[in-house]
Amino acid sequence: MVPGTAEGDGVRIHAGRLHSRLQDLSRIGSTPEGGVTRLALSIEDRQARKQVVAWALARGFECRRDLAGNLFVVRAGHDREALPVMTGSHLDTQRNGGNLDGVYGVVAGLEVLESLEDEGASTSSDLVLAIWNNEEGVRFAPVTMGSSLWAGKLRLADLATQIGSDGVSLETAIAEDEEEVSGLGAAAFASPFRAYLELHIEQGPVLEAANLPIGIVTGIQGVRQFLFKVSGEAAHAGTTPMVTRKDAFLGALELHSRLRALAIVDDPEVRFTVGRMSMNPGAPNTIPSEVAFTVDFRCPDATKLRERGAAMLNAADRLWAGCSMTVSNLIHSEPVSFADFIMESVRGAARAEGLPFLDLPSGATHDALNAASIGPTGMIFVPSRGGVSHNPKEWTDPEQLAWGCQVLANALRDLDYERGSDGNRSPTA
Ligand code: HGY
Ligand code: MN
Ligand code: MN
Repeated sequence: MVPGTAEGDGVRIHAGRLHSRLQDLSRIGSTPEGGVTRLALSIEDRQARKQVVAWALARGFECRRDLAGNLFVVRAGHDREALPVMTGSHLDTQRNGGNLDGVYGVVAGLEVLESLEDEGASTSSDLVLAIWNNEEGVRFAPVTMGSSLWAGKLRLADLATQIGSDGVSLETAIAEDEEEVSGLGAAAFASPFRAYLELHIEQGPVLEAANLPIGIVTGIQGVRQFLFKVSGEAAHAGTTPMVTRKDAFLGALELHSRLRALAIVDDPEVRFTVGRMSMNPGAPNTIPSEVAFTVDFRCPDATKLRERGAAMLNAADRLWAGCSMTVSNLIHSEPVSFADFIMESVRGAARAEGLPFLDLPSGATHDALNAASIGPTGMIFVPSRGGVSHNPKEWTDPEQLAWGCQVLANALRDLDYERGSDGNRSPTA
């Protein structure tokens, strides 16, 4: 059977509609390098959100928003009391990021809802597509902010006054979005669900190297993000002797090499990244008084994540090149494993299309990490060319994108069935 063309009883997705919508959205915030910049709740992100809501409303789906700016598209099942089956991802992107990270899962999720509608197929549960706010954590910190707030891992009261990278507060940005993407119903945080299944590009090299089109994601490694601030003393670059300086940049360099050593030790599987740095007052002829930098620390081992993160936080207890240091813990998400019955459902969905697959963990973090703290969760990956992501070169073959969407459709319908405690299906009434 040619993958992706099975004429089974399952609902068939429309690859043409999937691709044309991905192209429509890639034009919102497009960059000269062929990437896209749609920072959370920016004009571009709001435009993309508005477009997806318009597509959803045009099909008669209900659209809701929660206080964190997460959007929910609902296709009603015949048993409105049953726990919903959810899918979802994000529309916000990195600066000059790729055209598929997040948006693929949103457009594919909508494609599944529309294909069900096209065929008049009924489901027992409501089918809900979540569009998580600020997954990337670029304009506002931290990463996966919207789904962390929804899952109760973070509190909106603690973040609302945060000033974003463009000087606008989070609460202002959310209010602007409520004005522009208006008329939506309200949605509660942490509403329980039967299953949450997210489709995403792998953003790594594994599936391409194995020459396999579908990844059954087994879980997501843990992630911690910190903001370190080193404070020295501004002084004249020409008159101040080297030995009397309190040079915040020098302090930051010493601190950075110490933090790397604490985090990595000898682990090839640990990830340690400084992605953002600021320096004040930022004049070539003034010794910097303050240097701030982020640390993104990831590890599949919860104990190492906890212990090494704590050691990094303790680095605040000494001076660094004569400078003091403060640190804030932006997020601490422990590693998660996905639900066996959802992984099995995805395997069955891929087999129904004649598509081979591979089990693999996720190196990147996703909103599914937060959904997993509320209920049974899973993810599907499709290959990333060269394993490249967070880069305009991000690419997945259109045929593979369509196959991933069809597997999502098959699996979501399968997950719509009631299941016993053993995870096996019982026919829906
Ligand atoms: O940071 C991540 O792993 C995700 O791509 N935002
Ligand atoms: Mn993503
Ligand atoms: Mn990303």
